[in-house]
Amino acid sequence: PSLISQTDNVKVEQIGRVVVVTMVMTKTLNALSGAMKKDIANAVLNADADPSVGCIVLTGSGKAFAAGADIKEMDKMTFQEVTMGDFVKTFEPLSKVRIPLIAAVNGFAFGGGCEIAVMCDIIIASDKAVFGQPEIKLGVIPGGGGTQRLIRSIGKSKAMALILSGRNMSAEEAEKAGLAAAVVKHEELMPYSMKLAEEISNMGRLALMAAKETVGAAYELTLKTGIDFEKNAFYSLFATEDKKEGMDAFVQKRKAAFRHK
Ligand code: CO8
Repeated sequence: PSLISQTDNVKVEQIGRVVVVTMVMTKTLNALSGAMKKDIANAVLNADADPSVGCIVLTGSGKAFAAGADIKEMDKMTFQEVTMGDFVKTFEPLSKVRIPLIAAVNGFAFGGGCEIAVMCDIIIASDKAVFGQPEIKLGVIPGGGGTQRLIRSIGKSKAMALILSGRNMSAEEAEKAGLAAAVVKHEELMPYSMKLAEEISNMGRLALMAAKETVGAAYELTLKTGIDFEKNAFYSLFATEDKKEGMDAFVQKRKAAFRHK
């Protein structure tokens, strides 16, 4: 792996066409402080803008993926400050990334930590992962999309049970509910996630972006508009060099070598 950058909060490495963003502030369980959010945003936006990158893996360290927004910071904040400063805006870059994002959830994913995992395209959970939206216990509600994205992922009843009680969900439950694509033994989390990321990153970048955008559009659109959106995206990929390479390779019985154009 080649080290791209490192701060107190986040380590960024590149392996082949995969960028791994590791939250490393173990002593606060990767609480999402202002500095942590800025470092995550910079890491993912830089990777997204780099044509040598085809997939991003976001993970944590120690016991936590991320234990939520920094409660010690929020404790002092007033209505005016969160509203005027648009507190949750700093999390938005994650939902704007155009290449695939995998959350490799190694431990606690609570509150904003669960929400950033849900903003990713695929969640792979360690058998030690625990998910939850405990905001109700702090006298508030989820603010990073928890009340909206979670119901689309696990349905209203399960989302309500988490959000109204603040109780946790194990990795096994998360996989059963469709929140996680897979649950693997803790020591297999990174090898499994990296293998998936590597496979994804070697596909044509334009096709990956189109696939991600089109699947994402299903959240917003009616079936008919979504089908039209898909059709147009499908047709537009016929203008790419990678479409020619992918189909030529099949016909010539060889492995495609995408040039990401
Ligand atoms: N904020 C600040 N510090 C934290 C946080 C946090 N969210 N979580 C843990 N820490 C700190 C602890 O204070 C402690 O530090 P110190 O010893 O200096 O006090 C250190 O991390 C270790 O934590 P614990 O000793 O508590 O560790 P345990 O293993 O005993 O417990 C838990 C682990 C169960 C995860 C526990 O720490 C906990 O309950 N944490 C809070 C979880 C929580 O409520 N999260 C939701 C926060 S609200 C939120 O995320 C709102 C999101 C709004 C928008 C987000 C947009 C994406």
